Amino acid sequence: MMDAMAIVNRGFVGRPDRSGVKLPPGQYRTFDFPVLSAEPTPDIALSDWRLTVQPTGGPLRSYRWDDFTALPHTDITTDIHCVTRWSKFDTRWRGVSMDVVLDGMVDTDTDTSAEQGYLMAHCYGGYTTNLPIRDLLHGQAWLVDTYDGEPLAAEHGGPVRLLVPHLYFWKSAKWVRRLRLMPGDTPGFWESHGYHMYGDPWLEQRYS
Ligand SMILES: Nc1nc2c(c(=O)[nH]1)N[C@H]1C(S)=C(S)[C@@H](COP(=O)(O)O)O[C@H]1N2
Ligand SMILES: [Mo]
Repeated sequence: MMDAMAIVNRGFVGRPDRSGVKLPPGQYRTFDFPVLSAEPTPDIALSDWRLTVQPTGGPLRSYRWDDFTALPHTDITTDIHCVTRWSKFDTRWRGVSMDVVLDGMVDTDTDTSAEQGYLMAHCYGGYTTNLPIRDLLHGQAWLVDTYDGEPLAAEHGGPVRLLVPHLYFWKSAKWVRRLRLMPGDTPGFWESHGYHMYGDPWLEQRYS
């Protein structure tokens, strides 16, 4: 009876009924915090750290560590889902909303479904990943510097990483150095090695 209802609801809304479901298809829950890095952990002194935001036109925005810590921070509690099939529930972070980071650079007033371009995250160490701008706005993505009340550990992307929890965790770039806005979608590191361009864990968009 319950199953039949779920099927009816899925058909009606045209997408999976996720109410009360925390584990996306094909995932298992872990209580560890695995480290997945394609490159060695870079050693970044806070005095040398820079974050540059590069619009398609207009001036660059560049932050030193003190500039970044002075931006408004928010607390985030969220589930994360790695394409290698582990999910971790209720992870606690603190960071700057991408709404703040991109303020004045993109049109935040348009409908969220409107095409607003893409962003390539470039990392210390060379890793890259591509994201649609619309997925970074409206409280869906952050640049985080704190995990579980402590400064973000280097192995997990400290000083600063992206957190885009509604997409597979490879989109949450560690050691972010430069955010480059792009008119079109271009594959980043894993995307050019066969990972999906978008990566919705609920649709199992693992590979393309
Ligand atoms: N710079 C960089 N960011 C990265 C990666 C990487 O190799 N380099 N791996 C990605 C992948 S595949 C995952 S699952 C997560 C892992 O984050 P964690 O090591 O904190 O668990 O970081 C993502 N961000
Ligand atoms: Mo991953």
